[in-house]
Amino acid sequence: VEASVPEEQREAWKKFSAKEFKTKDQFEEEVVRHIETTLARSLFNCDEAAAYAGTALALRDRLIIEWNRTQQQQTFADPKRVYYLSLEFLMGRALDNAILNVGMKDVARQGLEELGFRMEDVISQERDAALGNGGLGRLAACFLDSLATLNYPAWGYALRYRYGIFRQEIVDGYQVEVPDYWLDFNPWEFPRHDVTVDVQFYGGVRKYMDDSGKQVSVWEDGEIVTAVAYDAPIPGYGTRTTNNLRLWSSKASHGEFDFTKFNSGEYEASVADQQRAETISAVLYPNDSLDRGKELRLKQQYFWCAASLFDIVRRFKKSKKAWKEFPNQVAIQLNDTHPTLAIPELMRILLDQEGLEWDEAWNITQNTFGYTNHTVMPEALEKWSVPLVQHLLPRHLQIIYDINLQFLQYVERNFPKEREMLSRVSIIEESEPKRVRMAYLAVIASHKVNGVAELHSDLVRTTIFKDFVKIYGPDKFTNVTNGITPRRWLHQANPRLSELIASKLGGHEFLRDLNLLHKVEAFVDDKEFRKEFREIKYANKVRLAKYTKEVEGITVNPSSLFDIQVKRIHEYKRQQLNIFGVIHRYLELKDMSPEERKKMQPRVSFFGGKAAPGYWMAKMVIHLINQVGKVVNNDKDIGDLLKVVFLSDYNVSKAEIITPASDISEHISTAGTEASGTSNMKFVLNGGLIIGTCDGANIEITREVGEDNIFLFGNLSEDVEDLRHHHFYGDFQLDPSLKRVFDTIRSGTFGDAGPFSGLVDSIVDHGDYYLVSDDFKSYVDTQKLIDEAYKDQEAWLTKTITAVSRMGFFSSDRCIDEYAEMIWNVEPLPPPKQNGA
Ligand code: GPQ
Repeated sequence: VEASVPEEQREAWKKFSAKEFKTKDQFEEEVVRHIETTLARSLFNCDEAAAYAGTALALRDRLIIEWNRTQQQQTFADPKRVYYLSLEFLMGRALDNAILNVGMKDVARQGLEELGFRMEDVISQERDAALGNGGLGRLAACFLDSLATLNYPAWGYALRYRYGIFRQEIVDGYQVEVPDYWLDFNPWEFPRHDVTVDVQFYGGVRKYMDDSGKQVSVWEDGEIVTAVAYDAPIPGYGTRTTNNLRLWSSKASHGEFDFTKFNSGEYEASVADQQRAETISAVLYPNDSLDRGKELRLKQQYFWCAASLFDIVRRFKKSKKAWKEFPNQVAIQLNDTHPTLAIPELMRILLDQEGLEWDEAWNITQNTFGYTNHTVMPEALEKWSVPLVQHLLPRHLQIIYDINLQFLQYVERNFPKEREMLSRVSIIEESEPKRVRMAYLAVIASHKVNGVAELHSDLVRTTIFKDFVKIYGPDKFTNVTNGITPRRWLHQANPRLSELIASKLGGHEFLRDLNLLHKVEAFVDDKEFRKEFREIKYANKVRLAKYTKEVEGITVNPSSLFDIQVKRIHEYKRQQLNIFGVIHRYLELKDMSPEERKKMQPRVSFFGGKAAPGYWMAKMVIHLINQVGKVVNNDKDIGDLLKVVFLSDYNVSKAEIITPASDISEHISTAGTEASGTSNMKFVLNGGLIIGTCDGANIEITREVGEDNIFLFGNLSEDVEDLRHHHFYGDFQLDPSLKRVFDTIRSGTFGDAGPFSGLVDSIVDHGDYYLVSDDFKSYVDTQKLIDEAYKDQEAWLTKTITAVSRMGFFSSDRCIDEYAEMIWNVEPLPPPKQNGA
C-alpha cells in the first residue's frame, strides 16, 4: 500500500512544504542552521570541513526540492525514460557543480565570505566520488549532466562501491595503492531503505509442464542477497530538472545477522554471511580496458543488473500498460558489455515470471536495448567462462544458449553457403573452458550498436563485428562521437575563460549551446580579447605551478611550455613514447653548449595517471617517469629548460586544475587503439593545442579546428597491421636516437635499470606491438615543430583562440541529442512553468 496524505490534510501540507532559498541571507541562514543543528557545531569550532558540510547540506536541500518535483512530474506524465546502465560514474565533486547548475555562484561566494570562508577552500574539502577508472566512467558522468540539462527523463544505475578507485601515492618513485574510503561523509546520497530488491545467485532450474501444457522454468534454491537503493540528485544546468542516479548497495538478505545462527552460538558464521553479501558492492575493480574474469566481478554485474531491471520493470508495471508497450516506455543503454546480463535477465522476467512467449519477449528485449562499444582491443572484450555462469546463474545460461540457438538458426537459413561463419559468430566460444562472448550477446540483443568516434565506429564495423554487419545490415551499427560537458570542463574548471567568452557573446547561453562558441572567432584579432585570453592561460599555468610546488615539491616556471599527458597509464596510450622523447630531449640539451641551450624553448613535461595494480609494465612506466624527473630536475646544466613532473593521484578534481593549464597535451595512442579519448576535447576547449596521432576523436577534432591548429604525427591505423608484421619478419632497424635513449636507460643513468628492462625489451625483442619505435622519429620531429611554433607567441595565441571557437561539436549535449534521436527515441520533458514566473 502506498502511504499518502489524505485529501483533506493536503492544504496544510502544501502550506508548509519546503521552500527553496534564493537570497544570500537565506543561504547563510541555511548554512548556519545546518552547522549548528545537523552538525552540532558552532562558530567557535567551525573549520573548513564543517563549513563544507554545512554548505553542502544547504545546497542539498535546495536540490531535493527540484528533485522531488522532477520525479513527481515524471511519475505523472509517465514519458519514455532512458536508463543508462554503467558500472562506472566518475562524478568528481558535487558541491561546486550543484552551486553552478542552480545558478547560485555569486550568492554562495558572498554568503560564505560573510561567514568567514573562501568558496574555493570550502569546495576543495570535498572528496571526489571516484566510482570509475577513466574515460568510460567520466563519459557516463558527463552524460548525466547533459541528460538533466536537456530535460530528458533519465536515470543512471550503478553500484554503491564502498571503495572507489584507489588513491595513488608515489613512494620511492613507485605507485602505491591506498584505499579510497569516500563514504565517511557523503551528503549527496539518500539511502532508500524502503527500496530494496532481493537478488538470487546459484541454485538450480526446475522445469515442468503447467496445466496448459506449456513448459515452465523455475530458478530456485539459490542464495539471496539484498540490494538497497541509494539515490543521488543530478541537477541540470539552467533548468529545474533534477534527475536521479541510483546506486545499489549489497547487504545480507536477513538484515544484520542471521539470528538463527547467532542464537545458536554460531557468531562467526553469521558475521561471515553478512560480510560475504556486503563484499559484492565493496570495491570498484581498478582495471581499465582489461577483462579479468573474476567471479566477484560477475556477481557485481548480475547483482546490479538484476536490481536495476527489477526497479525498471516495477516502475513500468505501475502504469498498467501492456507488455508490448515496454520498449515505448523504456530505453536501456548498455555502457560497454558490463551490463550485458541485463539481457537474459529481462528475458527471464518476461518468460518465467510474466509468462510471455519467446518471440514476444525477444522482440521487446531487442527494441529496449542499445549497446555502446568503447574498444576494439581484444583483451578488453569480456568473455565469461561457461562453467562459472552455469554455477552462478544457471537459468541465465540456459537463456543465453536459447538466444544463441535461435540466432545461429537464423544465420544458417540466411547464409547457407557460409557454414564456417557459424562458429565465428556463435555467442559461445568453443575454447577450453567454453566462454560466453558478451559483446556478441550485446550486439544480437540490441537494436543499435554504436562506437564512440568515427574511426572507432568504422573499426567496429570492419573488424570485431564484421560478420554481424553482414548478418544484420549496416544500419544497426552507428557512431555517436563522444563529448564533454562544458559546465564542468569550461565554466567550472576555467571560470575566467568562461566569463571572458560570456562577456563577448552577451551571456552564458554558449554553456547550453556550445556551437555558439563559433562567434568567438570574430575576436581572434581583437587586442583586448587576446590580452585577456593570454593572461587567463598564464594565470591557469601559475595555478598549476603553485599546486605542483605545494603537492609535489617541484618548482616549475609558468613561462615554460606546459606539456601535459594525464590519463590512465597504458601501453597503448604510450606514455613510454612520451618519456623516451623526454629523455631524448634531455640528452640533446646535455650535448649542447651553454650558448646553444639559451636558444632552446623551456618546457615542463607533466604526467599523471593510475596504473592498474596488476599491470607491471604500466607501473614501470610510472617508475621511469619519476626516476627521469629526479635526474633531470636536479641537473644544474638544465635548469628551467626541462622539468619532469609526475602529478600523483590524478582524478577528476585535479583534472579541473590541470586541464586549463596546458599549452600542449598529448594524445599519442597507437593509431586504431584509442576509441575516442575525451580529455583531448577538454584541453582544446581550454585553450591548449594537441600533439596527437590520427586516432579516436583526434581525427574529428582536426576536422573541426583545422589542420593548422593541431600537431599530428605518426603512422595511420590502416598501416598498423603491416608494421607489426614487419617487426617479426622484416629486417628492423631501431632509430639511432631511440637506441641512444635505451642505452642511457640501460647504463643506469636513471637508477637501477632492472625494472625498466621489460619496457625496452618489449620494443627491441618482442615485436613492439604498440609501434613506439615506428612513431618515435615523427614524434620527436613534431615536438621540435612545437618548440618552434611556440616561439611565435602571437601566432600560437591565434591558433588556440581559433581552436576554442571551433569546439562546439564536442559538447556532450550534442551527443545526448544524437542518442535520444537515433537510438532511444525519447523526448525531453521540460519542467512546468513556475507559479508566478
Ligand atoms: N574506455 Cl573498454 C575506458 O575508459 N575503459 C574501458 O574499459 C574501455 C574504454 C574508454 C576509451 O579507452 C576511450 O577512448 C573513450 O574515450 C572512453 O572509453 C569513452 O568512450
